Amino acid sequence: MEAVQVKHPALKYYQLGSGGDPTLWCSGCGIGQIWYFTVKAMEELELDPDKVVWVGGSGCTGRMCTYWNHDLMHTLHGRPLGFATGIKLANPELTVVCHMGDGETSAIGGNHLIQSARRNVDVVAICVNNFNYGMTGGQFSPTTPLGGITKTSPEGHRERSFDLCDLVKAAGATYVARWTTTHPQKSIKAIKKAIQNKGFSFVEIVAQCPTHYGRNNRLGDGPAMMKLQKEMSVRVGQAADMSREELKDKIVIGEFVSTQSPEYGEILRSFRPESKESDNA
Ligand SMILES: Cc1ncc(C[n+]2csc(CCOP(=O)(O)OP(=O)(O)O)c2C)c(N)n1
Ligand code: SF4
Ligand SMILES: [Mg+2]
Repeated sequence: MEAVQVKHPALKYYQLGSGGDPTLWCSGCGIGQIWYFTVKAMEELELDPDKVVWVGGSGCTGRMCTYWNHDLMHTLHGRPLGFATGIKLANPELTVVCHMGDGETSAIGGNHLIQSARRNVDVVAICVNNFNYGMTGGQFSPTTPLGGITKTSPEGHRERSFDLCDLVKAAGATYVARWTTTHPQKSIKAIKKAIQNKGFSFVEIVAQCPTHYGRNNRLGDGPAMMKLQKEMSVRVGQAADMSREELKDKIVIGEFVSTQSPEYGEILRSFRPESKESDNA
């Protein structure tokens, strides 16, 4: 029987990136899924790929932009939001999407996150939360759960973890949602809404890192970790009726914020309307 050749629908957006063919990600890793969710969201919105810029920093997640075959900036660890802000201010017509790991988002890049949310700058921040520093060998990050085993917490993590959706909500983000790689349609819809939102949008997607977090905590391979993610997920509406104790090992999923507020670039331009014409001269 003749083999049937099936081309992955995302291949038309793919280029050989830095560090591996087809990608540097381990087998079963969730990052590739989120790469696909992002192109799917753009496709469903019928965006012109030439008007979409992907920005990334360091880490396994930071490499996502390097496989995007249109405009991209592969920047420094923790700094994607600073570059994204500059890109958006220079050309407001562009859609600017940052993919950042949990460590990048909340440790080294934590203040960029807070200030970007406070300014309500019109960029999309997608945080891939795999609960550890994947690329550097599985050290704990600010989102590692209490008790989680990592390379730097071999007896169980002794810090409380950050709820990044709560953080950006408090800081002023105008679109905030959390899903997991086990919720592809919801994740795609959230990314679409984030792109459409005129302001700072934050989508956290919980993802499996079988190589480090999974192995260290004996959670099994990629599919086993996804199954667990699904079992641990609780919708935000349900969570409202649950106690702190009941929510201890749960992942609260859903949309937390969808609102409107003046956007940073618009505010800036409103203060210097006379410069608009000379800027374009
Ligand atoms: C300024 C700077 N400090 C430290 C590093 C080393 N480093 C590279 S990736 C990384 C952590 C990545 O973790 P995360 O952001 O969660 O991404 P993941 O690999 O889990 O996707 C660190 C500490 C670096 N590249 N640059
Ligand atoms: S180390 Fe973890 S996060 Fe990095 S590619 Fe492998 S599975 Fe994915
Ligand atoms: Mg990580």
